[in-house]
Amino acid sequence: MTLLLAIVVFSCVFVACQTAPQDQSWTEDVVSYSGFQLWSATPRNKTEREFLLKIRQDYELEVWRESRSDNRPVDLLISPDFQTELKLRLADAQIPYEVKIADMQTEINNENPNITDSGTEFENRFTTRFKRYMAAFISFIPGHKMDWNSYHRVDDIYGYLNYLADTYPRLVQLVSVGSSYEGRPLYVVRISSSSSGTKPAIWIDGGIHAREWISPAVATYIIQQLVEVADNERLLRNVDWYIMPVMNPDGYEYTHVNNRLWRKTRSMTGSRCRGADPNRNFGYQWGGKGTSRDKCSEIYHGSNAFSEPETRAVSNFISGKANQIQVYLTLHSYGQYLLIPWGYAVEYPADYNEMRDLAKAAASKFRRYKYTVGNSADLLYPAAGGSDDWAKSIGIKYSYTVELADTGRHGFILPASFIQPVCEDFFPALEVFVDKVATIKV
Ligand code: 0X9
Ligand code: ZN
Repeated sequence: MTLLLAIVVFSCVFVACQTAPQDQSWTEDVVSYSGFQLWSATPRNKTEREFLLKIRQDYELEVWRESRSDNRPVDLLISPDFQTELKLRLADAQIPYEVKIADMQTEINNENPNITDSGTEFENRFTTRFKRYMAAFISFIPGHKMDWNSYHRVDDIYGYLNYLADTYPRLVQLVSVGSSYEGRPLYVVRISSSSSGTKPAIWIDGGIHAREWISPAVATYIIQQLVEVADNERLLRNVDWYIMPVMNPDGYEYTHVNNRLWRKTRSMTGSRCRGADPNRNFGYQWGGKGTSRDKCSEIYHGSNAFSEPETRAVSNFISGKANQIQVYLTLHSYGQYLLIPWGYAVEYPADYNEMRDLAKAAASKFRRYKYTVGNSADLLYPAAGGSDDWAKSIGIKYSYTVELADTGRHGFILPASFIQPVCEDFFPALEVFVDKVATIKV
């Protein structure tokens, strides 16, 4: 009888749902990358480097990966409008290049197959409605929709964090450290095996840059391993963890719904362009090299340091725990690098060698992917206002940026089938950081 009543109630809810708009963002513009290509060009000398710089400026090309020296490739996103002309110019200058992605939209459509609908319009509409109907039922049963076979939306990720906090209350605490520009909670998961007292801690964040989907996937995997795998209990014995899987949830959602290649936050800037680069918005050497005051730039530093609610909330939270947090890891993609401050210029902290030794020990744990360790500005490019530099500047000794896989074959559009291999490869390296901080008294 109760079951019958439940079915009747849910059927009514289901019918009512069909008349209300389900997702307002559907009505916003969706950006297509049909015909866009990813080219990788390798300059061999100064003349070729300067030539590439010139065409980047002439065509306002978006750079996915910088080349810092001869024989290192630069990855460029090329709109279909310029491809014929650019082919001729590169051939004239005899610069070797390779087309890494022949059609960006196809690559995007194939990236996340479990989530992208692939049936006819009728089938898709039917399955979407069916899924919604089922979801209404399932939401009453404790559980979650998270896995590491596909990239998930913020709702799934937050659903999982809430599930963990409810299921393992002695281990997991979910802290909302603020709200994003569009009002989403900014969640940090605290994982600690002791209810009283504090141990030295490791901070990990993901999703600063919206389009780097592998980063929240790895951050949630780490949470899952620490909380749900009994064998990893030793990683909690002497260390507390603060993990924020999605630092820029507005941008992340925007990449799922409107523009897969969005990087920044989604704040209004008082111009036609939205958002600031959160990794140029932290308050150390803010506004320096590798940043832009142009609001439409991908590396717009924001109107002032910590102008973005996301960076402000994170910095307030971390500042309050600066004595406890000994390691700061921020997960980005791509390139397979462990980057050491400073990033604002080719400058080295006094304890650089200690930082490098620890990073090298961590890198030696990777089995599948090879990571390069070195100074951030030197290996990539100078870029001020990064979260890693800021964390280092407030006294967090071991502060690193991790550029996860790959090295450029797929770039930001890393197929979902790579999630598990990348996560499994990365996780064992955390042991090195645990061993380092476990002995520190706070
Ligand atoms: O440019 C960035 O913000 C990072 N690379 S990414 O491709 N993920 O955008 C590198 C940041 C390195 N750290 C600093 N420059 N502080
Ligand atoms: Zn990034």
